[in-house]
Amino acid sequence: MCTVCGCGDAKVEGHSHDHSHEHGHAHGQHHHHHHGDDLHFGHGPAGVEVPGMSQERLVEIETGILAKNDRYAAANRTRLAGLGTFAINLVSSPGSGKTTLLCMTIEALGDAPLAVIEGDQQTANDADRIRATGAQAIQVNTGKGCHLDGHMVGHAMEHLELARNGYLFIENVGNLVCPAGFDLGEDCKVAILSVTEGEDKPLKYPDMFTAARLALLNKVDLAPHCDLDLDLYEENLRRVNPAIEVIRVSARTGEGMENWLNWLQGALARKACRAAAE
Ligand SMILES: Nc1nc2c(ncn2[C@@H]2O[C@H](COP(=O)(O)OP(=O)(O)OP(=O)(O)O)[C@@H](O)[C@H]2O)c(=O)[nH]1
Ligand SMILES: [Mg+2]
Repeated sequence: MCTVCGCGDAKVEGHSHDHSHEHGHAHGQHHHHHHGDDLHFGHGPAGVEVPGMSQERLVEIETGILAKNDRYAAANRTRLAGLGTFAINLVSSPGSGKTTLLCMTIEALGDAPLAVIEGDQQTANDADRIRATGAQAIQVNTGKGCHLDGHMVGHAMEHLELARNGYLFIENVGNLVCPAGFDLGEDCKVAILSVTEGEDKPLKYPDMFTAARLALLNKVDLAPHCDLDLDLYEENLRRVNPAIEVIRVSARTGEGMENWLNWLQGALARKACRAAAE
């Protein structure tokens, strides 16, 4: 049920709840409700509809895929814990500035040990950009795939030298939807949004921002040129995830980089502390 947009109880808002003209589903297992005449296909137990497939079958398929992924992710997490490496899964829509920010972060981290896994459907452009900084990187091309998964990341890790108290940055495929559902074994997801995308993105794609521990609000240098309210952006982020941390940055001017680096170093230190205590 969507609690975010406030339409959870259609009756309270006085909307009619007449299913008779809703898209002609014959099975009676669908639970659309309306914003006026608008349609919503995500209210069944699967959260999605596929013509010709029951909600039960869809749930079964998704559960199977995710269970398999979770086993790979758990193995990655165990390996990363053994190595003492802190892994960050960078998620965002295409072009929000993940690679640019990552290059700047790598320069700023100096000689801290780190490695990068780059996920894109095609090209090795992003891994090349990372390697140009001197850091080790491996490109994973997903082809038709729209997100990295635990299995791909496990393979990619074998090609990298991961160090104790080092970082593993995983740049996911630019996509605000699918990467939210797939655990890679990371310590946390960091979502990157840029000011040009608009303040409503957290509300439209809530899963990603629910899954992220930190949101980097990037391209703040462009804010004066965009008709946009940065405070409202943050408010919308907290509406879908009250615990989310937010840092405003610019990978162009370097604004906010110090806060982001402090966050990274703090998170790494806390992980090292926990590992030492175990
Ligand atoms: N003005 C401005 N431009 C930026 C900033 N960060 C990134 N860009 C620009 O935004 C464009 C996309 O940046 P990328 O770093 O390639 O974005 P990405 O998220 O890695 O893109 P994909 O990997 O293709 O999803 C480039 O032209 C960058 O120069 C920023 O903070 N300010
Ligand atoms: Mg990129």
